[in-house]
Amino acid sequence: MSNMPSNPAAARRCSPHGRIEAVNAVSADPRESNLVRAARGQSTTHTPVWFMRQAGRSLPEYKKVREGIPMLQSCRMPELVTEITLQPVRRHKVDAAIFFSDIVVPLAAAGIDLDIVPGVGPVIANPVRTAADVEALPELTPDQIDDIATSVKMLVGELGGTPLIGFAGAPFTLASYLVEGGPSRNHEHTKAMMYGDPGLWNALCAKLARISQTFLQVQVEAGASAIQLFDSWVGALSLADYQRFVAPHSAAVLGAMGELDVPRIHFGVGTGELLPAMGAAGADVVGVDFRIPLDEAARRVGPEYALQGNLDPALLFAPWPAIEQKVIEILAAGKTAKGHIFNLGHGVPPTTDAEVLTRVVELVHEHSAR
Ligand code: 1CP
Repeated sequence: MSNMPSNPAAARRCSPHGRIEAVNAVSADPRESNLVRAARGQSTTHTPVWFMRQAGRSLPEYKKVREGIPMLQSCRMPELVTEITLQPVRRHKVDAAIFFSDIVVPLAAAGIDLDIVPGVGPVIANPVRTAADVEALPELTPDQIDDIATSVKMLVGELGGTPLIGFAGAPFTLASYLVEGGPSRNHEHTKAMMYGDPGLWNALCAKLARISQTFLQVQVEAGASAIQLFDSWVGALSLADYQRFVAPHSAAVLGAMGELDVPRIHFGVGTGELLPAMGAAGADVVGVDFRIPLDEAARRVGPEYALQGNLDPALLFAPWPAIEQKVIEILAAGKTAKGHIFNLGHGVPPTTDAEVLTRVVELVHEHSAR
């Protein structure tokens, strides 16, 4: 399961990417962009918008450049990563780029034997279940991800005033993949370890927190202007379990990022009951899925936090007037928060019509222009 970047043909296939004209940038400095300002609760010229999983899957130009290149390998090829990350910025005129990678890339880079299987997701060769398994997990050192720093630097050079969001998986979501061995609906083995051997669980999460921290730090030091910590599956936990078993580990990662002075977005799915705790773990922005309205989310997290969200991705398949009405409702509800970054409630579905996304960006920009 090698993931070494070595495909010159693919690198040549990437068109020379012209510098992104900062259509939506208010400043040549990404730290003064609408996205970063909204994250900090400062005034903006319009509500910034980007989409989780905007790079990839739904774009024909993505499928073309990825052809024949395995996912993990593609994430380690700076020319290709740069091209794929820029594609949705060029096409949709979103207010931020999200770094093209995957939450398991740092695990693979550290030496854990895994693959991303098309149509399945991450699959771990040897699931982590015992003390010996946790003990054997490697650490990640920055020199193992030199290519990630190279990709980020190339991107920042191309993006001008448009900010790049770096990201990593949060300890719980990474642990779930490692312990289950792959995607899981109910996280049975993960919860069995959590309850059966809290000491082992904490040792595992502490190691994963260090890996995520290194992955994020490399991206920020190379020029990313904001970070998002994806705890995609943490909605599977009760609030009490979240606070006891997960929050301290996510807080370790977010706390370290706070020292780098970039806004921190903290996101999970099905987290209505967890939102205040996810904010308190050290976020500036709390990501909200589509299950509760943003005004209710703002009430739950309080005035200290900006919000990100929260159009139901399935609505992208509805007739335009229904989408339009919902976008306008979300913009109104978002005004009750300290700041608002428009996004979907989860990732762009692979079969989405890309033109609908472009229209959503235009609508958000026009309707929120101040
Ligand atoms: O071969 C392929 O094309 C694989 C499809 C694919 C892609 C394009 C995977 C496998 N990952 C990605 C890229 C990716 N992963 C990005 C790209 C940047 C962007 O947002 O545009 C990002 C941010 C991720 C992060 C990621 N990977 C998350 C967190 C975000 C989320 O959606 O909740 C998670 C949970 C993963 C795991 C993963 N990787 C890939 C899949 C199919 C999955 C989910 C599997 C599952 O259901 O558990």
